[in-house]
Amino acid sequence: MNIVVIGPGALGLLFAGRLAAGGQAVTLLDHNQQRAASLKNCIHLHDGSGTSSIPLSISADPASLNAAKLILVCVKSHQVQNALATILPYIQPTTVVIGLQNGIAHVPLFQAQTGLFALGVTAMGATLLEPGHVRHGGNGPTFIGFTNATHGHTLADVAEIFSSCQLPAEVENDILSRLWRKLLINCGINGLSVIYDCPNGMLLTIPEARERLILLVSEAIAVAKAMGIEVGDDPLAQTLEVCQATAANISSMLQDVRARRATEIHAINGAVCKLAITKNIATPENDLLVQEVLAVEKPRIQ
Ligand code: KPL
Repeated sequence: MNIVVIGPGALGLLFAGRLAAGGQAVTLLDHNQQRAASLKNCIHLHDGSGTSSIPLSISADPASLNAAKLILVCVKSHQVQNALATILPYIQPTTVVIGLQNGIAHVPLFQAQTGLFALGVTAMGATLLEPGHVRHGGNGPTFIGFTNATHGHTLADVAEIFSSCQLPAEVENDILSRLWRKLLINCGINGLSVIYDCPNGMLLTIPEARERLILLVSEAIAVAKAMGIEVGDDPLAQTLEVCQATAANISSMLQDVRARRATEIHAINGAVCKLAITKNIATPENDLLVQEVLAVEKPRIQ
């Protein structure tokens, strides 16, 4: 299948690399012409078994979108609007576009589109080491689902392609529920890991951090419930479990801060606070965390 992956960050590299290594015709689209040229049509996947260098097309020319049957939007949440503006002139009515972002701020942007726009949630672990180099951490499932009615189109073939390329994937009918379940976990862990400047697991051992984590997730659960989102049996227990299971991880938000990149705090806790206002729900712990993370992030951004 002709696939264009937009964004050479950790997730973009991992998906582009795995799909290309699995025999798909992949183009990695980077808005930065200089960086695209410097990558010399090759990306490098590092994992427990070593490094594989994978040849594929890397371009800064949006005309490569012309032939795409599938477009994976792997940019950060705050870059989605620009990415969609780039895509729209090129896509055909049968082109499937899937957004793979953390948080929920991008959801309305996808829902506003007519056509085959879908969202994904992935548990694949990926860390950007340097341009073109990604370290693959844990393997986890990717769920994909359309955001609007699709008149009989299905994502089953996309899930099959992903799975055949070592990207285990399933079609999810309630993708919003999946997004929120991940959001609740990120709400509890990511911002706090920045404030305490620590790996995920340490948040459980610092009494104040653990207490704050519980408050953050509880507030976000109240908002999810008010929005009619299905959040599963015990999302708070799940967050604590993930925190333990990823104890040695440096969260993606702390990685962003350390690399002097903008964080996704607006897409995660910030988005919960915004929705809370529409439902008259107080979210003081999330409000505070947004301000704290911005105070750390702002002076460091390049
Ligand atoms: O998804 C994550 C992230 O860092 O963004 C968690 C689950 C917190 C793992 O680090």
